[in-house]
Amino acid sequence: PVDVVSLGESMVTFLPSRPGRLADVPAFTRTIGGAESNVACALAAAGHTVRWISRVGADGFGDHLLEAIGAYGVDTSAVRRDADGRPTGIYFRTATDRSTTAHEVVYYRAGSAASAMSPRTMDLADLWSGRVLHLSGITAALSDDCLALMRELSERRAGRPLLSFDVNHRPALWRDDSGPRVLLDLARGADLVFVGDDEAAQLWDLHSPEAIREALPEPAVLVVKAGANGATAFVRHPGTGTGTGTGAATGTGTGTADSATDTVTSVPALAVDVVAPVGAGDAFAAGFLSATLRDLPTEARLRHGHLTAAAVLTDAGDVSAPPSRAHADRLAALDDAAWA
Ligand code: KDG
Repeated sequence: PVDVVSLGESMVTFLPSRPGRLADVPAFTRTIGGAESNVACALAAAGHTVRWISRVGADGFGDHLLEAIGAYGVDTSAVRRDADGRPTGIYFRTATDRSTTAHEVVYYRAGSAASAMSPRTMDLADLWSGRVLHLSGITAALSDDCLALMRELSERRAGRPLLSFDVNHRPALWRDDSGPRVLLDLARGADLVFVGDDEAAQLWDLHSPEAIREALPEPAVLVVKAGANGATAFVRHPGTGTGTGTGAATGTGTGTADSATDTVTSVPALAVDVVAPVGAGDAFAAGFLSATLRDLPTEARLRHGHLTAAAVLTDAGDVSAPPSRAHADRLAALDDAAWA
């Protein structure tokens, strides 16, 4: 099997040539976005075998996505082209005068080729073909068909790949108020879950990592991200609780404390000058997954998450090549003082 299969919609992304409202920006630069392909690109750049699965239009933007994502070394051979005229999704970003961190995101993706992903239009054997299957909550919001596919993939069944799920709440995409319940259900079906503390507050009114863990005891590994303040991983002790095993290593080092069934490890984020935050969560997931695939301890998994995120935070695009594996290993191995 490949190391990771990731499923989700990607879009051609347009970055503004200058700050301003969408109505006032005269030109945009083309790049690529899509949470799950961002994860795939960063993992491939870190030396893993990765297959990205999706649907794109039979149009030039679809050609561009396949080419650009393929250029990162991601296998795109299982991506389907829509034969019924559904287009590839696109989206535009804007920036404010003072900072590109405050921005607007405008999607043109309703009725896109990817919104027709469903248990019927996708090959489940392809989706099960990795050691890890990475999904995100964005897909659940795209259409009823996409939600049906997500539910199918999140069912606990013997022999499935390790299921990694990034909650990725995108309020603009939900057509009704089902988001909080659907996303909690999907997270409960996964083995490894990433969630931002801001997302958990907005979705579920949960205000601490411990409260989030209490509401989400099923995944063997739960990572709560607190942006610039760092991230906390709850790793269930082998042999306790429900769900499939994940081969999770026990965390050691600073910030580690035992609770009844979990080892809890916190690692501060790197202090960087943020150019644009979009894609940082995907990069974090990629770094954490890469270190998980390499069986590194929990603290190193979190550090690799932060390092990969830092590479995207300091770049205007949604995805950027992470430091090489050897380089990231050297940075992750710096002593606690460098990470505090
Ligand atoms: O996480 C970054 C993504 O949000 C971005 O690349 C675009 O996939 C995207 C989305 O749906 O917002």
